[in-house]
Amino acid sequence: MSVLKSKRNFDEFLSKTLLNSYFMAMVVMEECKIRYNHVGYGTKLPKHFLLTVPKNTVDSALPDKITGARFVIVGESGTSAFEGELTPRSFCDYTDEFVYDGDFSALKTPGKYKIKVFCPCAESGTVCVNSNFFEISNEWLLKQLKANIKSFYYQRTGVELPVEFAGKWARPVAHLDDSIAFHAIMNREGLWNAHGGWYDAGDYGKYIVNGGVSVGSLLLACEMCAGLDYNFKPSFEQPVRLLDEIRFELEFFLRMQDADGGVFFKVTPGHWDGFMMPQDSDVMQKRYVMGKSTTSTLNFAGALAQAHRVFLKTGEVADKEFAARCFDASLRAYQWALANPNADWPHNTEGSGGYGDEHVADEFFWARAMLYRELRDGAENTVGLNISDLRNSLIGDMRSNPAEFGLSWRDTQNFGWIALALSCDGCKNGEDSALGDAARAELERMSAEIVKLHQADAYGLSIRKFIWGSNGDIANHALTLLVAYRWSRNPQFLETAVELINFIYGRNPVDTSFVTGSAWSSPMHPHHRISHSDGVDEPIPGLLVGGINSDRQDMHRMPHYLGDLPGFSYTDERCSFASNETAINWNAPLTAALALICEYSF
Ligand code: 9MR
Repeated sequence: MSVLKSKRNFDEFLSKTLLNSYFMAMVVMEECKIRYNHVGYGTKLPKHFLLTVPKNTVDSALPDKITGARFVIVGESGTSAFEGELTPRSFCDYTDEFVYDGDFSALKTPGKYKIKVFCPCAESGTVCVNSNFFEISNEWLLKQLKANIKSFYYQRTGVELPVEFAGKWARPVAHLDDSIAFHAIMNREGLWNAHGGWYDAGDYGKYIVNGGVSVGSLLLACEMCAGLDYNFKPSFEQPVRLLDEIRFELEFFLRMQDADGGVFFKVTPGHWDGFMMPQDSDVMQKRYVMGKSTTSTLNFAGALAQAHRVFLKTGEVADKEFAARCFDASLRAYQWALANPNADWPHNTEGSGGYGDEHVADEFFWARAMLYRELRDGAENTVGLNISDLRNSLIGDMRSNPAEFGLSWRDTQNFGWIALALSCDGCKNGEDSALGDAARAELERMSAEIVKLHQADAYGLSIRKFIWGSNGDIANHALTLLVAYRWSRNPQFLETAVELINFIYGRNPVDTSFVTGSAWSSPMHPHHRISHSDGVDEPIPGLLVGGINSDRQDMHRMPHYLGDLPGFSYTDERCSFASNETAINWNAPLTAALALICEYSF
């Protein structure tokens, strides 16, 4: 009897201990996270996921044990398709985590998969952490590319979006802007037709400087992607071609040019709109044309000169005529900027954003480089611009505007470098080849820097601070790499760009695929007036939110950021305009990067 009793005690003791260590292991493992692209990995592209272990884990020996831990990639049937071992990557100081790398690049069979990591934990042997299903395919890239292009359609202003094209996000015409006054600060009589164009972001403003960098990035995709022919209509289920979508914005640009060649800065509501639909905003308040700056005028000149190149290339008569209109407008804008090199932007943030920029040298470089290559290739010089003066100024621009990691509405010099680098192919004389070679070398130097930064970072990022719109920065770094890959064919450039895109689609500290509608983890409450007020549960799809932003400029709105550390500075809440707003200048480089990845890897 006593033997039995003591045996029962022993069994109880044993099962309690095992249970404890099992729970202990579960707790520890719950702290480990798999970070991966929630949507998918390209068939032929590199495939990496991360396993993160918090520094203050309950089992302090865990980080050492993880190196060499086994992982498997399992298909839908549950069978293992690939096995590998984790390798240490580095410590991440913006999340306080140890980060490990799982490489399954060798798995190239299209399908749906999950990642399972077996970790040697506590006393219970192995416990695993699972991912959700993701794809290995090329289709996901195309699908996301389409969604991104379509997101610009949803940002259209002043036109009806019919059910036929917009589905449940259809909406009536509003914000016509075809007969609006100048804002009081302009002290100008009369009404102006500023119809059309895209809303900039989650607000209802329309801005030239941000529209111009967005158009410039999309035009780059058109210019560089021979494989993705312009006629997206049948295959992309779009109401229009990508070029038609770009043209929608450019028609608005053309309307924003004053008779003297200068270009107005923005269309702004009198006050910030509440979270209401455009048709309700129309009832509530008036909209105005505001400002005319050197930056907006040069930005316009750069974008429209590039439009000339792209629209000419389609060979269609209507496009050729449009190209000529764009180029003439670009030349006239450039001349206005030469005569007005210090025209200030309107310092107004009552109703719309500032986009203030004191440095115009980079905008001059952009405009000059785009104009130069068109004139050199025979575009009509309607204003009699002196081409050798233009060329000499360009050489000065190259000296004083080194390339940046990526483009932004503030720093636009990479458009200049890219124009020269891409024009190399068509160079007819040695002098121009020298300009082109120098531009290629500069963009390769910058790309090599991006690769170095990427390699040194636990999450594989090349940015060193999470600022407002960090996802836009990340996409722009990827775009620089993908442009330089075109002629260099340096595999590191393509691989690094793919890694940066993986971050955007989920391989990040906040476990979020930052494009609306892309995955189970996508934002549901973006700071986007239409998505909030259209009565549809899902936000408009294909919109990239700003993402992690350690500056947290919206703390007065009481957002619930996911953690105190910089890397957790994101929340999927409408009030968080600093981390969860969408904007065309973040979507555009992502669109261009996806288009180029498709171009290079299919
Ligand atoms: O993207 C802009 C970011 O770089 C600035 O720091 C921020 C504050 O000036 O403004 C961002 O742009 C916003 C613009 O001013 C108004 N429309 C929404 C834009 C995205 O948040």
